[in-house]
Amino acid sequence: MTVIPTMLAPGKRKPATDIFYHDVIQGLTAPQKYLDPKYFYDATGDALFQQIMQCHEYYLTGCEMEILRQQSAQIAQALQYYAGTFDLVELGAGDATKSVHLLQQLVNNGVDYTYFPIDISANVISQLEKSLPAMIPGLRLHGLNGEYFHMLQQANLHTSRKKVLLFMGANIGNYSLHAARTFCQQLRGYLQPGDLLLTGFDLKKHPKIILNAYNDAAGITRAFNFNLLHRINRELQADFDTNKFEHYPTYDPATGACKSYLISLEDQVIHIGKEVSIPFAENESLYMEISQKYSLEETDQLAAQAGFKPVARFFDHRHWYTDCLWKCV
Ligand code: AVJ
Repeated sequence: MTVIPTMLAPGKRKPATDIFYHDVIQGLTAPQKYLDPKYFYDATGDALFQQIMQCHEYYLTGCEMEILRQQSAQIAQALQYYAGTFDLVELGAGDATKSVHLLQQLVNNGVDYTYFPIDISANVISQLEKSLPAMIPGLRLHGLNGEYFHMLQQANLHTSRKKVLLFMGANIGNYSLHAARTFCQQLRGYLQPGDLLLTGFDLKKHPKIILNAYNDAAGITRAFNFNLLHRINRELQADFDTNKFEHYPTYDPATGACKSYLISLEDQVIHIGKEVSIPFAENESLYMEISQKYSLEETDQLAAQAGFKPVARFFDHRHWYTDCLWKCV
């Protein structure tokens, strides 16, 4: 039996690397091996995800872009109607290419608000602090770099106003239905009655359209998945050989679960540092990511289960995607 050290001696690694190491070992020693998709996003992963968003198979970005471009006036109107005076907090702001339309609209409407973008990437936040005020004169911005819940607490310290929380990009899809409920309940815990949440959901549609979005012909999504193995090799001194794995995306129309796996092509042993050996059997799967798809009823159920009331929905012209506005009850 292999003894797995949970952490190396103090001082040997940075805390972030310790947590990464711990999470990777935990996932790779579970009966169903898995990795946490939040680790996709190192510098290379960020760049690959940018490329995914450009792929014509990956329709999600275009859908939400259409909604924000064409309906920011209606969205702003709804926010002002339901919240009155508020500050705007965005979870996982990224480069904010979608939210700029809404930010601009609110400035145009003369709404007096501060925008608090939250992102796990320090790079993203410093970029936004440089670029956004130049793009949108008059915008008040306060970037928060860190984990969602920790930074929401920070935002609460900075404003006593009502809050409008943006959680776009179908990021909620990275949680299973059950985990999404827990996550929304936790979010609700950081909000007050009357606060608003605008969340993006990718909707159920023809299964082939969905599967293709995670199986692009150019192989960018495959590279995005393999990049996490490269990252583990580099940061945790492991020896994954991506030639010995195959990217296997799946979509189950009955549950709306779109799951990606990497399949081991042979019996092999992966080493992580000097201490850890992880055996893979031929055909064994490594579960990488869920991108959950929703029906409208399921989005309403999720709202109700977490203490929100759905008040408005915005769609792209094909109704492939929706941004839902929920009010805290
Ligand atoms: C960023 C979680 C919304 O699940 O569609 C895209 C991530 N993974 N292609 C998604 C992703 C593979 C994406 N989210």
